Amino acid sequence: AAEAREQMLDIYPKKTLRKRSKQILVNETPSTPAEIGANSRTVPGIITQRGCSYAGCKGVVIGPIYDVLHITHGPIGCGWYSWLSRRNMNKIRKEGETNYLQYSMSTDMQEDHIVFGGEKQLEQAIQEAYDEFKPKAISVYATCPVGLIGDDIHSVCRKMKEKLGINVFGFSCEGYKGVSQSAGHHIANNGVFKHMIGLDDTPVDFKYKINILGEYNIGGDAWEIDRIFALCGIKIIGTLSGGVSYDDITNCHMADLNVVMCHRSINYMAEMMETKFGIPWFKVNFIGIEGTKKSLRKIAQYFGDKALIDKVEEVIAKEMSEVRPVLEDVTTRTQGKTAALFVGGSRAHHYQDLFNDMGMQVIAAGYEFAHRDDYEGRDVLPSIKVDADSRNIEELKIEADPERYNASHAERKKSLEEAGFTFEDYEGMMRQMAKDTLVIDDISHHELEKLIELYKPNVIGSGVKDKYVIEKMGVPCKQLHSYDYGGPYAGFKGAINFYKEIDRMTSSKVWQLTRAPWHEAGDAPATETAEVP
Ligand code: CFM
Ligand code: HCA
Repeated sequence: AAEAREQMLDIYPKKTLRKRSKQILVNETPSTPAEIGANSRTVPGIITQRGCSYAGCKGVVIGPIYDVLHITHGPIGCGWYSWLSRRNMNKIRKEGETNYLQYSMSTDMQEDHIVFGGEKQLEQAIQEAYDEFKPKAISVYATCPVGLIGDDIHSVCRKMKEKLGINVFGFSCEGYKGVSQSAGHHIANNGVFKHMIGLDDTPVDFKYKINILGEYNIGGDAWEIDRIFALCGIKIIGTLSGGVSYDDITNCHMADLNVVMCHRSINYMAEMMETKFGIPWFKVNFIGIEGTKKSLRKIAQYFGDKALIDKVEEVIAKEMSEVRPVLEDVTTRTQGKTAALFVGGSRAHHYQDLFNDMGMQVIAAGYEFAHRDDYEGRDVLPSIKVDADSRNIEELKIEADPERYNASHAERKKSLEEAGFTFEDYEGMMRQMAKDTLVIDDISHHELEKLIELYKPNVIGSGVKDKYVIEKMGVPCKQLHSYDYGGPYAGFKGAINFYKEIDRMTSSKVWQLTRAPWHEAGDAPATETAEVP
């Protein structure tokens, strides 16, 4: 691995080398992870897979709320790019609801607006959207030019909120804010907290009620998680923000517990809800059967009722009776195969569980835009240096709500902690990875090509920007963002889907037939020449 690292870094000029050296590590001491360079600017000229702040805010965190009418203030490309390309699934769940996500609404900013300002256009767009659809809420997203020309979207939103009598709010998530979509997550969390959370205090009459934070229903994952919780008798008030409605979000502070799937995109919300309402949180993972079982058991333990604990065991046993034969079958072919994962800010970690279930080895992994805590665990949080790019993003000052802070949740948390239960607990990716595997932050195409050349993994999990680079090199690529039209992959049924798919991809002979035109006819096929350095 050390040799592979050297070869990846080999071509870089001095300054780039210094920076990339910190972002490419050999995981020498998994239990005490080394410090990795993360959440810093990509060196210009390097091909990155990262997205922008607008993508993180509108595309990722808030865009999936199906009955808020989302308006992109900007050139049409931004709205087009974020129009369901992420495969966040939606359907109406209650009578009278509307799903606006089939539409992509934009102010279609033109040169005129850049020169003379776009606020009037935005006001008009909000009015037009309201007249046409009469939504409960309208949300406005700033793109790069909005910040550059100085349109004040917030004053337009306030004015229209007053005028229309519905909730209208804006997000200053200009693409260039921060170094990746991660900044957009933070901006989104702040806005959802300020403008939606806590608006509806209607009590939820259910014994066990929770929210799932950081689950976006890609390929229907949230629906599989819903199915499992329904079997267990646990009510999910809000899934932030997959397949979720405005009303669910305004009422979700009535939950007894927040469980966090994607730590990177929503840890801010978990912390703010705990501070204001006293709702404790811990990390879960419903990707992979081990994670799913462990997460369900932990939630049952939190409530502590024997009836619930037994019910969860019964559900696990029943579901596992379907998973087990599939897993046993695929493992006969997948055992010992290798994978590399380069995805976003949580999946490069979560999906390792699924590969491990199948007896596969993850030889290298990395996030696009996660922070050090997602790699090394939350215990490094106090030592993370906040740089100028991060300081640009507002930190809300939250206090306990004088009336609505639920002290009994806090007491339960305290007594559980005394018994060894952990909250606010993300251990990060590196602890779970084997010794001497590679950990690569914000991988470049050059590094990826080197990795393939040297390791020839049996499959790579990645995104659309590098999928075809990988496949042209004779390695199958599973998109772990969009799932390539597949999914769900969460929970028990999702695991079965994933095992079958990876088995099919890694057992197919077609990859051994790929040969670039410049190879000699007699050359060994690419996949057969692999040697792990
Ligand atoms: Fe969280 Fe996500 Fe991800 Fe993410 Fe994303 Fe995504 Fe992702 Mo693409 S919120 S960090 S910003 S799990 S859109 S659903 S797949 S990069 S690993
Ligand atoms: C985004 C969305 C994305 C992109 C996926 C990809 C997604 O970052 O704006 O690069 O393949 O999941 O759709 O992460």
